[in-house]
Amino acid sequence: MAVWRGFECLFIFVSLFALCCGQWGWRLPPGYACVERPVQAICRLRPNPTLMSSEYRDIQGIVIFTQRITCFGHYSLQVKINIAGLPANGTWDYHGIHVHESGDMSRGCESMGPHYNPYGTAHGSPRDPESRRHVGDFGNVVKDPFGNIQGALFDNIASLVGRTSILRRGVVLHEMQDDLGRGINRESLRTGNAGRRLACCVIEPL
Ligand SMILES: [Cu+2]
Ligand SMILES: [Zn+2]
Repeated sequence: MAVWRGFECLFIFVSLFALCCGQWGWRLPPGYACVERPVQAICRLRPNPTLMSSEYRDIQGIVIFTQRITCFGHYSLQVKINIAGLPANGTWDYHGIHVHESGDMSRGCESMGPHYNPYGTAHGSPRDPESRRHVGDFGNVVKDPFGNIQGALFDNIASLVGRTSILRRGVVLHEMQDDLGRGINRESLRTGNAGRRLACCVIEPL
């Protein structure tokens, strides 16, 4: 008899659960709608006007950010990168790419400040935990022999929503490979020794 009571309780529990979730579609009641929605932003890369070398004057590109938001939190940020116009020098090269603190382009890419770092941590790799990287650390992208960069990455730390949102901040593409904080000098823990700022843009909501 006791066994049957257990089954009865389970049956009632499952029925109520199905009824509630069926009615609300896994959402909160009307007025507290928890609808999953995508948030998108775009950044249109332009060459750094303060850079003297002419070999980087033709850089053009688009970075598209997409993130799914629910009332329980948000999913990882998808970053699609499509850049052209780098030197077609026949080699594959790594270039550091980061979100920098400021969306200010009044002095080209130089006025965008340091890497976006709201937690005051050291520079690192996008695969490092939050305590050992900047929020803006996206690591490196790869340029093909024809001067194009095409790629997509997912980031669990940077976000388009919340207190440390990257919206209206700057994306900077660098001349050198980012050493991801593993270099031998102090600069490695600040900038990854990624060198000059070749191109940049402001992250605008779509
Ligand atoms: Cu940078
Ligand atoms: Zn950094």
